[in-house]
Amino acid sequence: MKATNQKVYISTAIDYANAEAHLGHALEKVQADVLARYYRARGREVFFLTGTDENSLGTVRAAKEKKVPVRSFVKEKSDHFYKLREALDLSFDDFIRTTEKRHAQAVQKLWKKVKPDIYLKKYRGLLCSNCETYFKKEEAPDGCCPVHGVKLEEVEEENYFFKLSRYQKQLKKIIESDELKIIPESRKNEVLSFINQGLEDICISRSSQRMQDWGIKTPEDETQTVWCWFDALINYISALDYGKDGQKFKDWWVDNPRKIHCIGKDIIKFHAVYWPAFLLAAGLPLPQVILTHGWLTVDGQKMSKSRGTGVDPFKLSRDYGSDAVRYFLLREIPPTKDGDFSLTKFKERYNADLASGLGNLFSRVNKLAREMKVEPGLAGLETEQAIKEVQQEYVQAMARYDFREALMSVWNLIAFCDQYIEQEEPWKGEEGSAEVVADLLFVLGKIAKLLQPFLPQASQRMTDQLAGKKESGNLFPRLK
Ligand code: ME8
Repeated sequence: MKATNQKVYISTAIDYANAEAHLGHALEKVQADVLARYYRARGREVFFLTGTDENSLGTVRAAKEKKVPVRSFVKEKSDHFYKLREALDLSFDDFIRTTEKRHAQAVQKLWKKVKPDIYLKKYRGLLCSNCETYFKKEEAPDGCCPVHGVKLEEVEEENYFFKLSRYQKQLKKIIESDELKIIPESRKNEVLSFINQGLEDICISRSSQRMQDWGIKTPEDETQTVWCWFDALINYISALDYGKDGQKFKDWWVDNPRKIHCIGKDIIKFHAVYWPAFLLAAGLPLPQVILTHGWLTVDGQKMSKSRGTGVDPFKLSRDYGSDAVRYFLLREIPPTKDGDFSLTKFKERYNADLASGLGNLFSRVNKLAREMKVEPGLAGLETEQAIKEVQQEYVQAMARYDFREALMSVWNLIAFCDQYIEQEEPWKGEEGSAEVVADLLFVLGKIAKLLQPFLPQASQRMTDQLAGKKESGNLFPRLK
């Protein structure tokens, strides 16, 4: 195998730098982080990217509302999103801001590359100031954005258009054949049905005046600003120094087939239709996988700051620890469907699985080992079989990007250990008891390894204690 095949490039959507992060944003970052850690643990070379989207008109308006200069406003918001790194224990390798020079360079370069597919046209349409997307009357019968619910503005401008219609057939083929794999299947079907309705050319610039001079100007026409989605999608390659044809771009994008975009279901059209079309037009390779998660909801409604349903990931992590937050998002929320958050559910999941399940087993076995002065030994036949089965389930689940099933397989191993203890009753100190405890210590080492991508802190504490380096204390104290 060529060395380049060993690489995995993982990205998340870049968050709008116009409000505070909520737990919905955290879900995607945590999913991507698990993938990054999982592949690293398997010896792959990983590049994990996240960042902030700072060039939209929504950002300008939010800054004006706060009476703060736009540049300092986006800096403050971007710093805020960056801090998710610590709160959620994220291991990203780079953080791109779309106000950086390397990004503007890349955007202008790609624009020039796709120029044969760009033309100028007068246009009148209904525009959402939140997602900066035009909608047809039939798509918004109540005059509001179907995604954001905000009132659409009727706008007439002369703008640049991209010949998306040219790529309809090619996109259909690429998606149908899974050359660009959209996960889950239901989202793939949704994208195909969107394509089958017929792709129209899309507007990819806005008047610089209406943009209040914020954003990236089109290369040859200062009166026009690059549409924020054309701009934002390019972050995936601007961070790889596409703008100056950097080696990183060659290594991670051109020569590396394994490229995974982690995004939410509301932005699938941009990633599965527009982005590949821009890349095709530029003659550049496509991503391999678009992993689409659902929404984190509160009482069935999409969690969102503007709806007042935002849950603060920073506070949750301060109160319960980053592992507990990660665990809830990965175990309770189906990876590609909507899932509901409530503090009650959060605590129930924590107490049942982390405090009673994992934490209890770990302290119980360690206590026995201390009392009986047992060191980890080799696994007995039965435990070895149980470990093998779980490892297989786990790897298969991860190949399907099913984080929940992967965790469930680890908890099967925890249940196996609990049963094993009940059955063997090693505390009685009968013959063979020390071997049973040694076996259990061995399995705990395996559990720590399997959990590393999911619960990095607990995994480290377990590993340290098992190696006799540091007492881990109670891994997950019970919550009231
Ligand atoms: O869409 N549950 O930014 P964004 C789960 N800047 N995920 C959620 C969510 C929720 N309640 N709310 C938001 C943008 N997200 C663009 C992306 S990428 C080139 C540009 C997810 O801040 C959402 O689905 O509105 C998206 O993937 C990410 O958070 C950023 O959303």
